[in-house]
Amino acid sequence: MYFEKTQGFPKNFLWGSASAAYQVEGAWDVDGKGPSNWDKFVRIPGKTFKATTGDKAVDHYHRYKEDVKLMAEMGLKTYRFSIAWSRVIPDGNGPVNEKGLQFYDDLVNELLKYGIEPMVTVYHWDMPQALEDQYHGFEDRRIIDDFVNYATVLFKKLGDRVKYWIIMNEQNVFTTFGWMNGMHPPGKKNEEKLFYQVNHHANIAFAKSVLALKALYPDAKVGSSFAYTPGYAYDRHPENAMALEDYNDLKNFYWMDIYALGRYPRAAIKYLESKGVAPEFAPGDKQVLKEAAAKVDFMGVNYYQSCVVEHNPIDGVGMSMEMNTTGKKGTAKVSGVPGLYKNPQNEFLSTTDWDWTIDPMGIRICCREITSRYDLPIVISENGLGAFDKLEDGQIHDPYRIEYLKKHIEALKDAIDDGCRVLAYCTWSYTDLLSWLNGYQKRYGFVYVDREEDENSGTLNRIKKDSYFWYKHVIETNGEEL
Ligand code: BGP
Repeated sequence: MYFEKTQGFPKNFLWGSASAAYQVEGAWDVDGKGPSNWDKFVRIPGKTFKATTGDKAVDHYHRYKEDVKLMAEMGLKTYRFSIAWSRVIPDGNGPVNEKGLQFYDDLVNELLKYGIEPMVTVYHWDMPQALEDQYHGFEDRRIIDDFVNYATVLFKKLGDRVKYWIIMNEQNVFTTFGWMNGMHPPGKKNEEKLFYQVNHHANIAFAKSVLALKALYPDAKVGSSFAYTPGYAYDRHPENAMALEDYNDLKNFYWMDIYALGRYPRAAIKYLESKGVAPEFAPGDKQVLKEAAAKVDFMGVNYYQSCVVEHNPIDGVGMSMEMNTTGKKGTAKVSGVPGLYKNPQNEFLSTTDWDWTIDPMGIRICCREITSRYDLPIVISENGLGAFDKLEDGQIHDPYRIEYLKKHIEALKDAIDDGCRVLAYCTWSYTDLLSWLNGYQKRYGFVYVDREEDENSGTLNRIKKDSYFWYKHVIETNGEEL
């Protein structure tokens, strides 16, 4: 749409920034925390860039007050962070570790002290290793009760002060990487049947958590964050248009329909049934999904890039089992599903050093699709640029990051003019942090952290980048001056 005049961002718009426990906290075995699946996975040779771990990460566990103070100085309105399940319940389903829980209680209070709205992610990929050992985590239905029990501990402790809850972070990513391409724990490959069953268990855990939260705090705002990669048909050939339909049903709506409508896309289920890999339902599952969807308040969107969708013949390219984790541009491979679609490069768009397509308009397209299909408010829970930053004379000049964010915020403004109800925009990330597979050299923050891949490197000092001052001004002007 084209509008003569922009209406701008709403008055109470939540300008924010995000992180995840494993990527910032460190203190991996401190104050009673139990090991997580990631604590174990990163120790397997060859799994992460230069064998990096989150053992120390950027030591947010010990420096959270300093980090929150910097947020306050910037004028941040919301901070999205996740909770480490194994810090709160070290065995996954055993007793609560009060010291671990206290850390999050303190963090919430510290944020509120400065008027920063806490936005809590219940699960951002770090599963207690004990549950992997007991029954392989999400592979077993027992995960549902344990997950809801964990979530309820958080709701009870923090729900009087935390209004915004994100239950799952990027379920589509952690399950694809965990059971299809083997790049995340538990490191399994091509386990298609298991992949859909794992997702079903995660969906029921999500739905029951939503219901548990609403029973305790009916006014809480809840949703999940979906890694939304909108697709563009390669060209006007009808086969490519159909490939886009398939892609959307299997890669996007497959999750978003569950969160917002409480059901899977019909064509996706037909296809999975024909292959014998459709998820198995237990009695009551259907109803729980429906009930929860009716109570969901927003769609969380992590937006980084769009993709091209082209028909892929039955003997065509399969899923790529590797990705560019070095920052050497041009090393990513085309991936696809034989018989359905593949995702070639888009020659109209540039890419980051890690070969992620840069497409600001894509964020508007995500918002439009969600608004048309689900008519739900939207929380942009992640958006940002991973780049090599250089410390020069104690400063970091990152005009590329400013440019990236500026363009995406402009597109978001357009989405609001289109009528999309966008509640928040969280950049990824606030401080620099550990990139799961790419080490510490792929930086996203407004605040530089002095450390590199080597665990003993750097002072961990915090240094404001140029983008820090830029975003401060964006917040001050409520997005009027970019
Ligand atoms: C999302 C995750 C984040 C974060 C981000 C950047 O998928 O939710 O945790 O890591 O992507 O990804 P990367 O670190 O791979 O560059």
